[in-house]
Amino acid sequence: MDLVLYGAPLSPFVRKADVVLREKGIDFEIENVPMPIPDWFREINPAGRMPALRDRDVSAEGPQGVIPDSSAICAFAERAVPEPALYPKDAFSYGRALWYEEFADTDFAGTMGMGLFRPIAFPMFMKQEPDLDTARKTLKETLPRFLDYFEVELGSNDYLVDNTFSIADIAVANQLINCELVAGRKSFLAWPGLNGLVDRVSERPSYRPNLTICKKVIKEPADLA
Ligand SMILES: N[C@@H](CCC(=O)N[C@@H](CS)C(=O)NCC(=O)O)C(=O)O
Repeated sequence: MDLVLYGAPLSPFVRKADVVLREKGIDFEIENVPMPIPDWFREINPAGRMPALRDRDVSAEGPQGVIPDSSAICAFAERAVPEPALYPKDAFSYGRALWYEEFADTDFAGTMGMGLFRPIAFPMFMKQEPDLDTARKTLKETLPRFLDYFEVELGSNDYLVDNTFSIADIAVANQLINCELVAGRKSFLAWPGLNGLVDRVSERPSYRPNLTICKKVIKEPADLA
């Protein structure tokens, strides 16, 4: 395999693929994808969303040799290098892990991304004022139902499925990490289980390269008080 991961580090989906590849000990290069999504990226990924992974041994150009979508990339990595396993072996637990991943990547990510991350981070990149009203409204009105759900699911465990680190924890924590980057840890301090989950997950060596870059790009969270 001669792999290149296309994407930008602040994307929770790019982080998901990045972390899973590192957990597996798979070597890869990173090629940055700017926003707005450029034409060259749309040509290799018709969904037009990062990340995508190319295996140059399959094809060095064009859409052949490319796996778009973080979930597809992570499933590929699990099949390519089964250990350490990031998906439960038990069938029901496997289904639960996929559900958490899916829910985190769709509904939770939509609320977090559109309602909190983008209103703060995107204006910041353009040296404009962040949309703090939208961010505050999200924190108060739309985000808590997701945080409540994952907090209850986690209970007193360290990890979401079978109390074992899995793709579910990566997907959920990655959304919370973006929340922390733009709004600070105090934005979800009222959910102690999720705080612990983010601590445990983000302390893993596989997270270090991505988080180091993210913290350089977003030096401090917005003051939403
Ligand atoms: N289901 C996709 C979602 C990927 C996604 O939404 N990526 C965002 C960045 S966080 C993106 O590329 N958006 C492009 C755009 O908004 O134009 C995955 O898991 O890879």
